[in-house]
Amino acid sequence: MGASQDRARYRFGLLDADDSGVLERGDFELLADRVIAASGIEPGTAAALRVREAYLTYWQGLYEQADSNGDGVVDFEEYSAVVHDRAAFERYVRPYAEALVGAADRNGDGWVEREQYVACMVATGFAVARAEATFDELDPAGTGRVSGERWLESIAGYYTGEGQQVTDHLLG
Ligand SMILES: [Ca+2]
Ligand SMILES: [Ca+2]
Ligand SMILES: [Ca+2]
Repeated sequence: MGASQDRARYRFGLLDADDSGVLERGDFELLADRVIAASGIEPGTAAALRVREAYLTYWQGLYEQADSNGDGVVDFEEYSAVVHDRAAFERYVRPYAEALVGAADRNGDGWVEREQYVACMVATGFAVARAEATFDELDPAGTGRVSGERWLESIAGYYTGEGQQVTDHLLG
């Protein structure tokens, strides 16, 4: 198995929140609820609805692109056959990434503190050590916060495979 296959397998595992072995709508609802809880957002509020909608947009986009046998779920073969390019990212992953960053930046000042960042990354399935390691890469000077913009770019790089350094660290 090559490095890109490993990466796909790892990402698939993060998205398969209920560990059922396939991706389905329920995984994305579960992930949304975890991020809402980790961010301290009150369930049922407009902020919580935005996170849920972003996750369902992600699911809808992925499912429309990847479910080639039409059984309503996305298995690993279908998932790994989908090219993770910029166009797909812009179409359905960016809204999710923006919602995640927005959830972590509760006061809307454009900055996310380390604690909030780690809580949100852990909610999406990352181990604490990995979440902390990626934060340190985004904040090499150790200021204790990252700009939402920078985090968004790193998610884009991770998704499209352009963020080699961070990705290698994640898998290391
Ligand atoms: Ca699942
Ligand atoms: Ca399928
Ligand atoms: Ca903030």
